[in-house]
Amino acid sequence: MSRPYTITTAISYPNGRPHIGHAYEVVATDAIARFQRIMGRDVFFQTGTDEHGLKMAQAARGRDMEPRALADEMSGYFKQMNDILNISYDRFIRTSEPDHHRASQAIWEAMEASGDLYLGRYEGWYSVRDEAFYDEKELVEGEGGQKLSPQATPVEWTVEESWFFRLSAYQQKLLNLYNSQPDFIQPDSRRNEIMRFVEGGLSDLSISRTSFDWGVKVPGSEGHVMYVWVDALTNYLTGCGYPDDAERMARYWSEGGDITHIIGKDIVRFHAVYWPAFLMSAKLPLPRQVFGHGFLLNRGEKMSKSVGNVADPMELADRFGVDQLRYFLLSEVTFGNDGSYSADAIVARSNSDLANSFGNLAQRTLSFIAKNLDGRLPQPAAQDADTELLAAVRQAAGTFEQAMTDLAPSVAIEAWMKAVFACNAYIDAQAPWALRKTDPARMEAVLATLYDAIASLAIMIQPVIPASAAALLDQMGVAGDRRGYDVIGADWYAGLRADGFILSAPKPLFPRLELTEADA
Ligand code: ME8
Repeated sequence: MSRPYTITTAISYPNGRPHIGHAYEVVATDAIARFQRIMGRDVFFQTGTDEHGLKMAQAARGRDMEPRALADEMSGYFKQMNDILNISYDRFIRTSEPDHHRASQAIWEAMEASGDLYLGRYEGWYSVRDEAFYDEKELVEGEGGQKLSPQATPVEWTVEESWFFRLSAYQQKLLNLYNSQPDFIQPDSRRNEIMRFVEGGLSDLSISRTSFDWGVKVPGSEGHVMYVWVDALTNYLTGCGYPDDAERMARYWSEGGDITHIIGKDIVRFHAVYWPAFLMSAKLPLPRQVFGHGFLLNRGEKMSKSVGNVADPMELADRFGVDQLRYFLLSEVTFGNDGSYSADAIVARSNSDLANSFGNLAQRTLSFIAKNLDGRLPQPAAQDADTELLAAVRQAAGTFEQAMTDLAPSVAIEAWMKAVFACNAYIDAQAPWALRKTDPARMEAVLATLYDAIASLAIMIQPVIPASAAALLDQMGVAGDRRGYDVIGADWYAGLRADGFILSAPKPLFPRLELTEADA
């Protein structure tokens, strides 16, 4: 069996509808998951919703609803967004599901068995919006001297009986982990932040609450529900079969396994400090990497409901197209950095790269073949210019593969785009339409080269724009089981010709998008 690869997004709070930041994370993760599947890996890809905690309970109260009803409604929108955006998740987990409660209680018991849990009294600052406890020294001052969390959210003084996790005992073990596995936290800027935080000393962590009951019950401790992050982080284990399915765990959550968490930069501390400490305590394997991507801003500004600049990803997909939106999100922003989106940026990017460059290349080549050769595939006869072009495409595929392996989709797309430009330069230089009368054999050789190059480009870009790439490969007669990266540069074209494949008049893949006055 091929080597397993586990990849997850954060699970979102379904206290409102999904926004473009949620779409960004899940699209990026989906592209990586699809890439690894194309590379032949046995992928498990999980996403979902994080339904417990005070934030959800308060949001429900604000709408005069039960938390479960709010979670049901909003989680439905997250799942719908995933389905619309063509997200190839293997499991959409909801933390209110019974197997997840079981997994959370099992990890709790394992941490308790290690002697890392004790009952005490929590007195300190809590931010409901971040669902996070903060030390006094971390707080910042807001307007009018109001105390705010480092994320600038309100904090409240909280006093209650609570279970604690002995996080302080894990300081050195965590530092050892970061030192022995330098890419455990990526990108490096996030790693440095976390190293400084842990070097500054760790307080024990309050991990249960008694002031509300919307959560996973603490085993054997009446009146306590788990701190939402304990159960939220455990979602990754639930999907991998913990605690009952040892075979599935061995496959997707094993020592030295390829396990990647893709999350936003605001929650790196939970994933890179608390989570490995919980896992060490419960004597479970650690993930291989935590990648903290940047934030997506609306024309450079933070999205917020009060400003009214929160974009609905489903509306954007409906208006501009699913693949156009996916392509924009992955090409526009260097993964790890913050980025900006706006309707005009989506339109500009899609028109320049997809419609004018790649779409036009495919459209003019394929329609020329359909029309002038009645769809018969042209006869190759490689000259230097032809082999050079195909070598450039192969080289781009190599760069693409490496960049996707390294979680750098924008770098991968850049390499792809460069190869698209090379094809367009080739078509202009060779001018096959002019050869039609003067040198039909050479015209065929040029078209054959382009056919190979275009199919290779479509194979390459599948993880980013899966539906459009598949539609193009279908049109071109490339079989579903011949779309792996090993096909690029292999001699599949001769086989397709020998089979007598006839190309029909191609349908354009990427319409030119237009802005409206409302976008200005
Ligand atoms: O943090 N741009 O949930 P969440 C890019 N339930 N990414 C963004 C973003 C933006 N503008 N806004 C949010 C939670 N995100 C927890 C996670 S995981 C065990 C529990 C990202 O709904 C954010 O960084 O607030 C996070 O990775 C994800 O969206 C869900 O955010």
